[in-house]
Amino acid sequence: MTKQASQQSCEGRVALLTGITGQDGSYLTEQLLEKGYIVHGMVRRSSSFNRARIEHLYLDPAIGGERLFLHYGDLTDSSNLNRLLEKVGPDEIYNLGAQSHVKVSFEVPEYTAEVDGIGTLRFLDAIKEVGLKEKVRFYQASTSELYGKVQDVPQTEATPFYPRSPYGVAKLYGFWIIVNYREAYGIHACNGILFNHESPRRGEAFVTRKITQMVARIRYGLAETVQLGNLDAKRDWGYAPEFTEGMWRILQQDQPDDYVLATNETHTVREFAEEAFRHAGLPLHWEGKGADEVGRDAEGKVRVAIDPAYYRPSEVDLLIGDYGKARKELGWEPQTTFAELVRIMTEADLEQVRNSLP
Ligand code: NAP
Ligand code: G4F
Repeated sequence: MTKQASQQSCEGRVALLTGITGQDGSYLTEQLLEKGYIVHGMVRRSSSFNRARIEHLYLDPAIGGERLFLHYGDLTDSSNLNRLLEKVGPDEIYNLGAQSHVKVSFEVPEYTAEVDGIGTLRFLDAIKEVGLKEKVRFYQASTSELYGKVQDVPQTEATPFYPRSPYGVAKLYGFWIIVNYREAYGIHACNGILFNHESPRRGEAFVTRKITQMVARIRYGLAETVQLGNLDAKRDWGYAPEFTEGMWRILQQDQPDDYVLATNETHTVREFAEEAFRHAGLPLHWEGKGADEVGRDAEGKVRVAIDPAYYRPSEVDLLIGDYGKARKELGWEPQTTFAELVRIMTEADLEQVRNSLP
């Protein structure tokens, strides 16, 4: 589909997003506005400002209050979801809102289930209750964490699930309730099974961004060492804006279906750290094993150390996705290589730290 064609066909369509303040929500909002959509986003009340990723859009007088509208809400509040649907009457819904941190889900398992699992059911049922089931298309942010203790390498849409965290189990409920409401009530509901995707807007507690932020601080003498957990975990890391474009493509299909979006490449956390430090001019060499392993720079200074507090009670050791179905049916293909992704993120953090220096 050409960009012009997609812009024409989408002019004036209405999208409703949960998770609009997150990494994916911010990129998807930019892309939908670019395609001519009117975008409504759910935001949570917070005692501190949490809209930095979409501020540039909202403060643009041609966009904020004209084509982009924000509404208070929460995936734990059914009456709010009903009201929002009645008020907005969306053509497309992107359910990106979630307690999205895997390690944190071990600390707040019940809340994670409420938001990531039951929250999806609340939304689908609200669509049915307010009479939007014929009209609306629904995208669910499913995840490669569903594969957990992987049963196949690489993972496809046909690979059995084996989640390894309260987050993964909550998202498993979300996945299947989408399939159930599609089959039972004919709702045009789709799962995007997305493998890890990163960017300079990635939350600072996820390992990639934690590394690139700390590399920048170390490079400018503001920190000494980054403390990490499991360096051996392998992830299929892609570039977030390409994945949000894939979400939109999933909802443009005539028949609702579920799709894997991935890069079909996998790298360890150790490799990510190596590449980021190398890019900042601090190549590492490794010494020791397990919790005693360290990464030293050329001068012998310890730049990476292990803190077992970051280990997870149960780990997902290896993720690598086969996006063949998305390539064939959506014409979707990732463009950004692993090295390019690490470069983009490291450069962005180096620049941020440089600009903050006196
Ligand atoms: P993120 O940056 O952590 O953003 C999560 C968003 O959800 C934020 O806007 C957050 O609002 C909102 N949220 C949290 N709890 C909520 C609640 N109770 N009610 C309503 N909204 C709530 O996540 P992301 O990386 O953009 O990921 C987007 C979605 O894709 C998530 O569902 C995630 O689980 C899923 N996913 C992500 C990846 C990935 O690699 N990024 C891969 C597969 C699936 P606040 O800003 O107020 O906290
Ligand atoms: O960056 P992470 O926290 O991401 P994780 O657990 O893969 O989850 C992300 O991707 C999922 C898709 O597969 C999403 F569904 C989910 O919402 C989220 O976006 O951790 C990646 C790996 C893990 O194996 C972890 O044990 O990095 C390892 N790790 C090592 N040291 C660390 C650290 N993770 C974090 N967060 N912090 C560390 O210091």
